[in-house]
Amino acid sequence: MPIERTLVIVKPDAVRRGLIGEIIGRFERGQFAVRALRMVHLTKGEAEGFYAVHRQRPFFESLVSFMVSGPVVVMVLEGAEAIARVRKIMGATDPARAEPGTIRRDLAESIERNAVHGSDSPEAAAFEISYFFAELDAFPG
Ligand code: 3AN
Repeated sequence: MPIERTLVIVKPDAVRRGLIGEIIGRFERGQFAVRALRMVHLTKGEAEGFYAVHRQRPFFESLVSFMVSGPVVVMVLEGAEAIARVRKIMGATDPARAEPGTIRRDLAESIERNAVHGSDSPEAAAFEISYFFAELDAFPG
């Protein structure tokens, strides 16, 4: 199984509700290593740039204002098949449709305020990791 890196964000709803530790703990128990981590309060421009692929979607403006509504915790997780496995631990975008035991089913409030983000492809992971942790490119190992 390939070792991959992926970008995870603990979103403002989860930070506000004191769920940073709970969410990171679930990933650590899932055999992921935290390779980089930082708390940031995104600017509107940073959130728009991060979600640029969703620019044409009807929920884009609302998503951006939610993502700048409070601090978030961004991190790089590393582990076997990290991209797919992180998304499995997160659960489906809509918490009501997410499997029991997933982060979103257990902890998220709505399809927008869904507690956590995880890269959805190797291309997205490369873009998202460099968006927040450009310095990691110099230390790939
Ligand atoms: P995921 O986060 O599961 O990869 P995406 O990439 O389709 O889901 O959507 C990115 C983010 O946009 C979601 N995490 C969620 O916050 C928001 N979002 C997605 N679909 C909707 C929707 N129908 N209404 C409101 N917000 C949405």
